[in-house]
Amino acid sequence: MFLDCSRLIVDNQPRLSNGIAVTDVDGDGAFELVVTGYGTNNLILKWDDGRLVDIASPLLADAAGCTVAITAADVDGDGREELYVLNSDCASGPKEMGDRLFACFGKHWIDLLAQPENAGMANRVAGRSVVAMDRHGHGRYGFVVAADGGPFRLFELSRRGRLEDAAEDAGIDLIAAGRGLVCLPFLSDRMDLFACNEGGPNFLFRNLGDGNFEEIAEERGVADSRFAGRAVATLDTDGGAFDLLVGTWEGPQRLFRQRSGGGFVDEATGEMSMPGRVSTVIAADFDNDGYEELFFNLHGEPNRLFGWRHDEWQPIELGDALEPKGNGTGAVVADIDGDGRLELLVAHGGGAAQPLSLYRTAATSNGWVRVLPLTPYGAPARGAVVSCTAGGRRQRRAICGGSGYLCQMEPVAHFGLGPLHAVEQIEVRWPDGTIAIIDNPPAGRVLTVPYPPE
Ligand SMILES: [Ca+2]
Ligand SMILES: [Ca+2]
Ligand SMILES: [Ca+2]
Ligand SMILES: [Ca+2]
Repeated sequence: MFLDCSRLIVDNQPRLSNGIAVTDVDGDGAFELVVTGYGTNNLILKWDDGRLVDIASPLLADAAGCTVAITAADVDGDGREELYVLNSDCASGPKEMGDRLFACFGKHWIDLLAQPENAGMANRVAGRSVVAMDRHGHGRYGFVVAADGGPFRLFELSRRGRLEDAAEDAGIDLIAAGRGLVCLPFLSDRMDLFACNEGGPNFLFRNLGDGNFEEIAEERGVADSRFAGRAVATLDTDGGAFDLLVGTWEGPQRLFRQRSGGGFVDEATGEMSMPGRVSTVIAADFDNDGYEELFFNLHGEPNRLFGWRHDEWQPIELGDALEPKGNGTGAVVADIDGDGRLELLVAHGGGAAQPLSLYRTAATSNGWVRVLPLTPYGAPARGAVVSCTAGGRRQRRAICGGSGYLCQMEPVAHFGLGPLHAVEQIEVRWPDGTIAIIDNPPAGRVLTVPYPPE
């Protein structure tokens, strides 16, 4: 499936990296790839004249940081995404190094957590993933931090412009060895939260509609207490509700399909469920055939790929992305070069420095359409759900607020159309329930969908 094109990354040295986020850092409308550095600089890779070039300023590069995850979302409603930078200088419990929350004013970035009014908000507990959550559906996001050895946190901006931790108020301040997170409306009409736990049961937080949550993992069948949950992605396998792809560290891999009653049942095939050191999972339509592939990024073992072929999940040859000795830590998809096919960027780390790797897929004649919904403030509407009907068949995607493990994909719904080159309808549903419908949109391009006017 994949062809190595890592040569397109300028000065691609061996490094310790963890998560990757995809967001527009420099405000030019195109997305950059933000790569964490552990004991080394963070990178902001910009697609420029056919190459990926690092444009990180010293502040954002934060060369002294021990960065595990970076996540973007518009916290203050100015249409620009802020960056939450999770540092962890230890594996669990109290840590020395605080986190950063970078916000851009004009061309000038500052760390909101370093401002005097936010002095009490420093995060001093180790953690892994961060995910964007708009729990009220009003277009302003908070950041959920999956702590390890302390309660989960939810950083939001108060009306007075100060950061506050709303985790207790929301009812998500549970203690775990937190790992991968996803946040999207998949149980209710608002953004719900699933959290992998490496040291006990996973959490499934259902949004009660008022920004408060109830934890229902056990009753819905996704607690999976015996295994070390690490990575999670969502996909809609059957045109019903969203399902959960969960990767574990040395345990069985899970494809939890959500049934009509709301319970989940594991439908991973024998080969798919094979134990392994899974770092990241991604569901994406790499070959634009209209069906998402499932990519498992493993640490120190060959990666795995499954595709929906002839009405069943089958292993697919990875090609160059097999990486039998890759110490995979994080991976993201984005259409970096704007040709309508997704690229895959893989980060490595966890004790052994390795360069980043970048993959493309071979050209096909398959059709595609890409949808970028915006919040009322004009930022990417992470957590919105996009449906695409083509040839009478409906596909659905959620705009990523954070997924895999430590990572955040591009905030675009990418649909392959197979042999079709026309779309009957696109539907966008925002996290407040607002719906926009676009009939017969053009295929083969990116459709930006603003929040509907009142
Ligand atoms: Ca940009
Ligand atoms: Ca903002
Ligand atoms: Ca596919
Ligand atoms: Ca591409």
